[in-house]
Amino acid sequence: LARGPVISPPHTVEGFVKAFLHELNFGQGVPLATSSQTDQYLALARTVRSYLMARWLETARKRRASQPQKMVGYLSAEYLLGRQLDNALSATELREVATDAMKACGIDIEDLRAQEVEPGLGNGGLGRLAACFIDSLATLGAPSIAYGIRYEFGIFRQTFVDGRQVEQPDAWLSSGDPWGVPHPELEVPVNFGGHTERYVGEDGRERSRWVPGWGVIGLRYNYMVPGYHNGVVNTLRLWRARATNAFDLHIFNAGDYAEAVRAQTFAENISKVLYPEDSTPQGKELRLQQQYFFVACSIKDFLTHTMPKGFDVRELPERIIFQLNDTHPVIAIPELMRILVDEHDLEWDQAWGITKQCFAYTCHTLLPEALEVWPVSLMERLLPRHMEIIYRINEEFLDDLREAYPGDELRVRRMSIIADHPERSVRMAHLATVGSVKVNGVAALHSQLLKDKVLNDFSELWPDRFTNVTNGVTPRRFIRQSNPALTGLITETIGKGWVSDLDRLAELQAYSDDPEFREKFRAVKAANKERITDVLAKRDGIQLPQGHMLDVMVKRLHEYKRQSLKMLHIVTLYDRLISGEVDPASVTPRTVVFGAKAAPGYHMAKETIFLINSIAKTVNADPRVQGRLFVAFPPNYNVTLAEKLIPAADLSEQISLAGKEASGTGNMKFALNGALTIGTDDGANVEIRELVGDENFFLFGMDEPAVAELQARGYRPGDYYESDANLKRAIDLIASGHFTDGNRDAVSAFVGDLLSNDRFLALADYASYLEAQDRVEAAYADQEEWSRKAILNVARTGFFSSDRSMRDYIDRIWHIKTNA
Ligand code: 26M
Repeated sequence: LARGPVISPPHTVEGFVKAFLHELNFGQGVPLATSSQTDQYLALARTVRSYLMARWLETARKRRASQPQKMVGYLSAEYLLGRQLDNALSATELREVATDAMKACGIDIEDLRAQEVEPGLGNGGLGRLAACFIDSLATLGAPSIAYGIRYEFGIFRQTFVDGRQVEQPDAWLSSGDPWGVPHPELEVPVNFGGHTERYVGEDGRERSRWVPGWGVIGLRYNYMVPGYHNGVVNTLRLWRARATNAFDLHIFNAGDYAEAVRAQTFAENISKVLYPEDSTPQGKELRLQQQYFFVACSIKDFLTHTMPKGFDVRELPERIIFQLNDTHPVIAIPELMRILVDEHDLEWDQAWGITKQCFAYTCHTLLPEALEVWPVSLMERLLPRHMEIIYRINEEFLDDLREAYPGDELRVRRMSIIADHPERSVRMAHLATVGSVKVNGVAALHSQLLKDKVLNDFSELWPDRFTNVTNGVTPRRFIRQSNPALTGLITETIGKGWVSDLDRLAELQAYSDDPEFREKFRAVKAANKERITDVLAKRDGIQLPQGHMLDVMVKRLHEYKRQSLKMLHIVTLYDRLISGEVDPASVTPRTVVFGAKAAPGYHMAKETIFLINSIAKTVNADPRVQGRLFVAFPPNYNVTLAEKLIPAADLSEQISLAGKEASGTGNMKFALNGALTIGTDDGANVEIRELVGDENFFLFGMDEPAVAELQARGYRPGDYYESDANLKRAIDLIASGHFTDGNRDAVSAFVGDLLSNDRFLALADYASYLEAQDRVEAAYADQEEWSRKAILNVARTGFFSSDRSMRDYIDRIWHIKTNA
C-alpha cells in the first residue's frame, strides 16, 4: 500500500465534510460551533489543498517514472496569482461537492470565499502573465516547475486620502498561508560578497575561487498549480530568506545577542517586500540581492533535488530549459557558469556551450529607461565571482564581434555587455541575449520593434535567435471563473470542452446574427453589470448609475499608457454637457471606471491619480450632467476586482502611444468577455484588430512609424493646443482649477508638462481619439449591431488563450514533450 498511488479524500459531500471537520478540529483546533469565518476559511483551504496534494504527489510520481525528460524551469521575480480557492475548486471539479459540504455544516461558501486575501506577488502585466502561463502549463501537462520569491509583502494596498494615493503594506500572510507547503528542513545556502582568489588546481590549471563574505539560507515553499480537469498538479516553488545558523552562532558566541538578532533581520529582508516600481528600475542593492537569491536557490534546487543523483551535468541541455521572465533572473546565466566551472570543474568553453543552451529570454518592454543595468561597482561588491565571469563572457563576445565586424568599434561598444557611461554597468538585456538560445518579444509588433530597434545589432548578428510569442491569458480564471453567466451561455450554445480548447469559440460566430442569442448575450452583460454594481457598493461605497455604457480603463498608471488622454476625453464630454452645447437627452449615458496603481516614487503618475479623483468628484456632483456621465475610481485595483469588473465592461480602453506597450494582456481579457476595444495600433491590439475585423474595433491615433516621424520632425504639443478648440477648452477647464476647488496650483505641474513636454504625444492623438469615441457612441446607440460586434469579439479571440502561448513556447523555444 505504501508504494501504491496516493489516496485522495473521497470526492463526495460526506468525504469532504469529514476532511473539513478534521482540518477545523485538529488543524485550526476549534470546534465548528465556536469557529470564526477565518477558521472556517483556513480549514476549507487546507481541505481543498489535501485534494490537490494527492494529485500533486501522483504527478510527481509519474514524472519520476518517465525520466529522463526535458523540463521547463520558469524563472520569474513575480507571480500575480489572484485568489486560489475558486481556481482550485474549479480545476479539481470539487466546487459542487465543497458548496454542499459547507451547506451541510451550516456555512455559506460565498462568505468563506470572501475571506481570502489574494497573493499579490507581482506588479502588473508581467507578474500576471507568469500566473497565466503556469496555469496553462499544468493544463497542458507540460513537465515544468516555476520558481520565484515568497515576498512577505506583495504589491502595496492603495488607498486614497483627499484624492491622493497612499500606500499601505500588503500583509497577505498575516491571516495564515493555507496554500503554501513549507519545507524548512530543506535549506539552500546562498552566498554573497567577499572576494575571489586565483589558485592552481591539481591538474596544473589556473582557476578562480569565490571566498564569500556572508550568506543566507533559502527556505522552500511549494504552491500547487492545478491543471484544468486533467489530474495534473504542478509546482510553483517560492523562496524565503532566513539567516544562517553559523552566522548567528558566531555572533552569539561573541556575546552580542542584539547584533545576532539584527543579522537575522538583515537576512530576512531579502524576501521581505516586492519592489513596486515596474518601469524605471532603481538599481537598488536589495533588489539585486533578491534576484540572485531566488535564482541561486532555484538552480541549486533543480540540480540537486529535481535531477536524479549523480546525473551528468553535460546532459543539462537535454534536461532543462530555463525561461527568463525579463532580465530580473538573468544573473542565472553567470551563476550556472560558476557552478559548472568552479564546482563541476568543466572547462570554460564546454561550460559556456552548455549554459547558452539552457536559457531563453523574454523581453517585455520597449522603453529604453526600463532596461535593467547594474553598476559594476555594486556587482563586484555583492557578486565578485559573477562579475569576473561576466567580464570573461563579454571579452570573448567582443572578440567575436571584432572578427565579424572588423573596424566597426562603434558597433562593438553599442553591443558590449558592459556600458561605460554614465557609469560602468552591466546591461542585463545584452547578457541575456548573448547567453540564450532564443529571445522573444510578447506580441508581433513588439517582437518586430525589438529586432528593428531595441536589440537591432543583435538581430543582425543572430537573426535566428529572435522570435515572437504573443501573450495570452488563462480562460479558466478570466472566463470560466470570472464570468459564469457567459460561460453558461457559451456551453449551452456550443457544448463543453472550449475552456481548454479556446479556438472552439469560433463556433459562436454563427450566432452573431441570431436575435435570440444576442438577447441572451445582452442579458449576460446586464447581469455582470449588476454584479459589479453590488461589488463596488459593498467594497468602496460607490453607487454606479444604472443603464450606462461601461467604459473601463484598468492598468498600472504610466505616462505611456496615457490615462491623461482618457481624462481629456472625459473633460470634453463634461464640457459638452455643462456648456449646453449638446442636449443631455441625446448623449449615451456613460460610466467610466479607472483602476490604477502608481509606483510610490513616480511623481507624475501620482499627480494623474489626484487629477482623476478630482475630476470624478466634480463631475459626479454636478447636476448639469443629469446622470449622463459618471466617473468611478475604486482604489486598490487587483486581480480580484478585475475578475468582477472586466466581464461587465462594454468598452475597453487600450490607448497607449503606438510602439510603447509591448503587448498588454488586459486588452485580451476584455475582448474575450465581449467588450469592444477603442485602441491604438500598439502591442497585441494589432492582433486583436486583425482577428476581430476592423469593423469590430475602434482604431485611432498614429501608428508607430507616424510617431517616429513626428518625433524626428520635432513634436510641439503647444501647436495642437492652439489649433484644436475642443482640446484647448478641455485643458483650459482643468487649468482654471474647476476640478480642484479653484486651486490652479494643484494642476499647474500637470498642465505645464502636457503643454510643453507631453512625452507620449497625448495631444497629438486627442482629435483622433475624440472622433473614435464619437463613433463608439453612435455604434452603442444601435444595440443589435453592438451585440453582433461584441459576440464576434468573443468568437474570434480564442487565439489569446495562454494555452496557445505555451504551445508556441514549446514548439519554437523549449522543444519539450507534453503529457502529464
Ligand atoms: C525591475 C527592476 C527593479 C524593480 C522592478 C522591476 C520591474 C518589475 C516589473 C520592471 C518591470 C516590471 O513589469 C513590466 C511589465 O509588467 N511589463 C508588461 O508585461 C506584460 C506581459 O508581457 C505586457 O503585456 C505589457 O505590455 C508590459 O508592459
